[in-house]
Amino acid sequence: MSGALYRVETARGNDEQVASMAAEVRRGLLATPRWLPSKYFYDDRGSRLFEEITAQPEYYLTRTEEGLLARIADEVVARVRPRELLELGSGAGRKIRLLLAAMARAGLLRGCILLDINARFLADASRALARDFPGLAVRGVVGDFLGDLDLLGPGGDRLAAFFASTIGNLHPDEVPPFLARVAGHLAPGDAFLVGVDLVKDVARLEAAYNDRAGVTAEFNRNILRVLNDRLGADCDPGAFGHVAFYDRAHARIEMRLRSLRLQRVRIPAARLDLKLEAGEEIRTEISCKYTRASFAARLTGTGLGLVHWYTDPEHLFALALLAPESARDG
Ligand code: SAH
Ligand code: AVI
Repeated sequence: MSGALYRVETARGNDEQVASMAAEVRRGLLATPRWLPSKYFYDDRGSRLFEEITAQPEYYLTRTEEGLLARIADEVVARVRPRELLELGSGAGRKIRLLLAAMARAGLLRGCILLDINARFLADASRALARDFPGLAVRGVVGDFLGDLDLLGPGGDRLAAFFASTIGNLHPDEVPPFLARVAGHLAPGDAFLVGVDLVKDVARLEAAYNDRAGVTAEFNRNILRVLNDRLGADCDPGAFGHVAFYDRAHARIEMRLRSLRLQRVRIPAARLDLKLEAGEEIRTEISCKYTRASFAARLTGTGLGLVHWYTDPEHLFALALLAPESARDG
């Protein structure tokens, strides 16, 4: 038997990553209100905590999406007939296996590209997929799905996937340009499968981001540890409380860190020396919830059209199958 086929490449060197992180953190923390980019949750500890969140009883998103994907994978593969699967923000790379297995059943499976900001999770997921799908050529790209898509190369026989409702972590204004950039890496006949968390009962939404075991709170505070590790900051995670609530007007969960006392935070690499008042908050994430109509409205002008909207029986979560406009059916 031949050895497992996988390789991992990195979009940017460490110095460049630290410099751009320092600039983003400086801009966010000097803004009113203060905020931090949510991609900085995901060092190894943060990615492990996210995996733990997905197993919490309140966090319906992952199991609902997985169940839905298991049900529709063969149909999606039959519609698109892809030979290459591309996952943006692949994390542990579990859900993608459902599509890879469907492609293998259809005799189509050739290659797979994973892109994620976390190098270790990316390498582990790439190795595991290459091991478990013999003959599959796996390419891992450590990068940012907002800035590094050009590394992916042109489309053709490609099904791209963006699970978990990670699209909800983008501001709605960022969604159309992001989708247009993805469309630039798809050829006619290719498709993009996007996981979308749906607007629903507020209590259910808020419970998902305030699990009783406190895992989401720990995930939220982890961004402070990442500032300490990467930018030499002196944040005390214990001095911040977890806040997560649903903002109906914007149809989004907002996560914040609330300063529990008057404190000073120094972040040398970002040239910051901040005084935080007791009760002052830093926004760490938005998680936008959509309806079919509000999501479809984000597609205008992107070059992608909605081919099919799949949802679970409770209408908790949707998988939107998008395709380059010229290749849309009917
Ligand atoms: N696809 C997996 C993981 C979702 S969690 C699942 O469905 O369970 C979100 C993933 O996106 C994490 O692995 C995180 O590291 C990655 N991520 C977040 N922001 C990113 C960015 N800007 N660029 C690349 N990856 C990012
Ligand atoms: C990755 N993303 C879709 C998750 C979400 O639900 O917005 C991240 C997360 N934040 C808190 N819990 C999970």
